[in-house]
Amino acid sequence: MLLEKYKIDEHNHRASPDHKRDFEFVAAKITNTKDILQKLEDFQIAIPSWALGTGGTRFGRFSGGGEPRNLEEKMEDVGLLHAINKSSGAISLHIPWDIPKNAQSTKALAAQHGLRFDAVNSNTFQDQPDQQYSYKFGSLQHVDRSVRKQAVDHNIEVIRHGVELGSESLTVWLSDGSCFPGQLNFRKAFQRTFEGLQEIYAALPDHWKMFVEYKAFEPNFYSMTVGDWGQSLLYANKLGPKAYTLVDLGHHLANANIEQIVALLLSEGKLGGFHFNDSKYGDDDLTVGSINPYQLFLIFNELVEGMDARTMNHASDLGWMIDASHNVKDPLEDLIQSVEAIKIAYAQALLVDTRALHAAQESNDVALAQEILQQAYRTDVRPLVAEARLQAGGSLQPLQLVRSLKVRENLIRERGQKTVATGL
Ligand code: PSV
Ligand code: MN
Repeated sequence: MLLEKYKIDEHNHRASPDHKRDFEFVAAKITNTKDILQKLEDFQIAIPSWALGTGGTRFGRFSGGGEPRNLEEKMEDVGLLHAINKSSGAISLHIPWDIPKNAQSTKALAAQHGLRFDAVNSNTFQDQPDQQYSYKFGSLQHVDRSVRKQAVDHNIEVIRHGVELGSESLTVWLSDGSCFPGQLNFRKAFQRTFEGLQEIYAALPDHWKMFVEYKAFEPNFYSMTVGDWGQSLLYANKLGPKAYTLVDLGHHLANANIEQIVALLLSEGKLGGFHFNDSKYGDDDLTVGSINPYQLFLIFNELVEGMDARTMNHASDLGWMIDASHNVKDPLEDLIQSVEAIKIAYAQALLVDTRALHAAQESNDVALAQEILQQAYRTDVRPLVAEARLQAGGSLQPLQLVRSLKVRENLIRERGQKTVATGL
């Protein structure tokens, strides 16, 4: 479904008086509004190609209808999202779920929608129908050299697809590990995995980055061969300057201090990118900011402080992506909410009085330090985020717009009720 710009303008026109009043109220208290709006406008969050369909659990999947049936329709959906929020100008492909049949035409279609290709993702956690060896007992860690070689070759093929599309990074997430004590020799598993990663690393183009994503558990429940940021950092450090750690918010044990992990990875120059989602218990893949928005703010506070300390570009020096699943919500609406939550946390972090916070920290003024953080967190920055969207040509009220235009109904009419997007 293509969205004519005048429909966004009409909707904005109706919402404008209320927005103007709210924006002026918050802007009156901020000195660097222009700078903040520019940063918000520049900050783009990639959408993974597997997030446009309905998600499921191992107990079932309840399709909402009108799901994209192929890569072109997935790009159309991300394009629609980007036209509305002007913040989703990139798509991240999972291979082999979304192999472009013709790279040139896929690139041309992306350009039409104003999209670029973010990291490409390999998949050695599932067996594909035409695959020679099984990943049942792991991929890069596998005891059998042929399985390891198949996994390495797959990753190199993913890089090749990425090169054709203009991607500049590869995300490797391995489900390797073990379900029972004694199943695996940890040392050998680590060494084999490292050797496989080395071969993949050697195939990276010069300007590419490799993200090593870690996960505490699932699908393996006793050990994961890249189970935490320590293991990921170990691999990344041993591999070399193009390798980085990728933080997926849902991949930690309960109550982990993710903001501290982020701060340390950043100061080591080894934080590569982010997968955003939210969770209550494990890797729940819920809408960003739906469960713990304060944690998200604290993470962004460390990101902004740490990136500024290294004079990094907030928008382009790290990879930003949503990695969530939509079991009971319309995927497009859910993504709109996730992007909005990310922008809100980012805007709040930009409001932190860093100088005052540093001074409070250096003088052990604990109460003041908390006050400074919460002053920013409790500011209603939604009008700033909306204004940045408006200035970029997007919608003041993305969710309301999608509903008033009956986007899902239109997609069901175009694509049908019973369509299934590739993914998990
Ligand atoms: C694994 O749980 C993960 O977070 C990895 O990023 C995968 O590539 C993605 O989910 C999709 O399954
Ligand atoms: Mn992830």
